[in-house]
Amino acid sequence: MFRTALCDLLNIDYPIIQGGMAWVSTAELAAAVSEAGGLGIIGSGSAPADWLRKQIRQARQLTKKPFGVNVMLLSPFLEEIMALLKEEPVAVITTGAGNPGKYVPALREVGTKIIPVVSSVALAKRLARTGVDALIAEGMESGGHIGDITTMAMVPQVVDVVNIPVIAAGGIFDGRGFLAALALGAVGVQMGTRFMCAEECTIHPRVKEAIINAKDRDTTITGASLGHPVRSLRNKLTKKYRLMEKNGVPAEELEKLGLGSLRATMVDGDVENGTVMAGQVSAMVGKVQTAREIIMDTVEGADEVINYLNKLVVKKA
Ligand code: TUI
Repeated sequence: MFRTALCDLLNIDYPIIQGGMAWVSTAELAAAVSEAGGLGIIGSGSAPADWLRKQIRQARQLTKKPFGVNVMLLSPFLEEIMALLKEEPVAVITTGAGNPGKYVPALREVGTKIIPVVSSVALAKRLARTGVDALIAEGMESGGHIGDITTMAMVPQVVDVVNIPVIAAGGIFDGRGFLAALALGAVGVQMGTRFMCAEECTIHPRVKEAIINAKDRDTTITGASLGHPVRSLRNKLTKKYRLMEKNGVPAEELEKLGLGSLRATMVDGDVENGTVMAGQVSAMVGKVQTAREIIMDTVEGADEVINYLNKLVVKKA
């Protein structure tokens, strides 16, 4: 049930991808998602190539199923990460925060599928031309580095201008969001925030607790004045940051405030003074579940939505 073109493209059972989140998406989480029939992704963020090599090897020990790596294109270790991914190929690479165009030929040569994340229609058009296999259209409901268009408005617009498969991301939590994404023309979804609260996710338990306790308006955007807006849970740091932005504090000082703040949260559990990158669906996350439970709840929930729609829509004779 719910096999789409994405399942054939990536050789997976369910068209659900786990977001490749820096400091969050480790080999344990990625392998658990892949074992459950989705596509697990290791988030390399700003980590050095040696760290990624170990993670890839660990994931290979944990699962024989395909998994991917997310490459954050602003990484200070970008060149060595790309060299590693040519030496030690993975099934899929997703990219964020930039244009992966110049790396596409070499990665294709080693058999890796390339799926960039885009946050606008213009970017989607540009990246589709570089010969990538699919696109992830990520709305501003997402956590982390975001654009300014919602998933609902962007996905159909991207679907209309590219001729490669589109995966929807941002604001997707359960069978309702999953089926809505398919209705918008996507062939699958990427979920990040919900997988942060997977049992197999190795982040500090206080972060999971903060997401579980979050309500609808508990995320906020910082960094818009620097040109890279980031969504995270409201806390002492976002309050301080927003005040400094309002007062026109120089960019370098703001950048300093953000430095190391993601690690402080995800590893050390400092949910007040660190950056708790998480999406708007934080409000919907109510408990810690295994990756398998998250995937099965999503696809089984979609079945229920279809039953619901069949009753809701009154057919004409
Ligand atoms: O990349 C993400 N989410 C992220 S990356 C990250 S680490 C970071 N933190 C602070 C500042 C910058 C990075 C935390 N969360 N999502 C995918 C995504 N990619 N969203 C938006 C984009 C994007 C933006 C610009 C993709 C391409 C792009 O291209 C610019 C250009 O024209 O090259």
